[in-house]
Amino acid sequence: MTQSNILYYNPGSVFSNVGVLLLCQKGVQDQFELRPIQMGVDNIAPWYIKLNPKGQVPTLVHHGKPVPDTLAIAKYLDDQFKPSIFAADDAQVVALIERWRQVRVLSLLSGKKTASQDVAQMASTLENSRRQVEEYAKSNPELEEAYKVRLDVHDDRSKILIDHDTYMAHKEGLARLLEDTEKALSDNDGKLLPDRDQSAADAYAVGILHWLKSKLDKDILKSRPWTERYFQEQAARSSFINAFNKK
Ligand SMILES: N[C@@H](CCC(=O)N[C@@H](CS)C(=O)NCC(=O)O)C(=O)O
Repeated sequence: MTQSNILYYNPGSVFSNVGVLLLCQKGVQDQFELRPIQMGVDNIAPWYIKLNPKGQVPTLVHHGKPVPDTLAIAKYLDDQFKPSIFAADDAQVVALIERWRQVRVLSLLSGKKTASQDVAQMASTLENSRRQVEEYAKSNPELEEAYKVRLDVHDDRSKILIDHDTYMAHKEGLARLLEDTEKALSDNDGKLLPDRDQSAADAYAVGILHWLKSKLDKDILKSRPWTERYFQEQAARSSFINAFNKK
């Protein structure tokens, strides 16, 4: 393994899981060190903001080159390691990935579930974290633009956690996505997309379903037989087993 080949990630985060799964689907996981970072600390520190201005995980670093964002990682891996298997330039695949990426598990798990829920403590923690980002921006003027990006991400994240309407919108969005997925799998004989056996979209679907089943509701696919079967088939693949036993 080359020292500068790293996947910065957080084992509990859903998109980190997608990142690890992409490496395993590609069969290149042994060429990268999986390096966990401390969320709330490392991800807003200047060294990480330089790699990924959004301050999110995962970020891939290959031969010293940072590639933030899972979709960019899928495209990059297909470009660097042949054969290409992700079809991450196909408009249909990208559209499906964007639908899955709208699932914000943070909102579903820790958002404001009822209009009367007291979120004062959470709001105060978020406010402190925002101040920390502003201080970093002030003391690192060369990263001013990057920290502006982080502040936007921070504010979006805060809304997801403390706004009840946002929670409801995400809950309804997930229900619609699961309904549409069940129908697509039934129409396409068990595949997410017609005419395509596998693509990067599978990493998102199976990574997010795995997270939902293990952290939100183990019975979430109970009345969705096509999706349950699809999940079980994907979970039996060696890439899935490698990705989720390793961490
Ligand atoms: N669009 C990004 C989303 C990444 C993302 O949302 N990461 C979350 C964890 S699942 C994160 O780092 N959140 C921490 C934060 O913003 O403070 C991708 O696909 O890589």
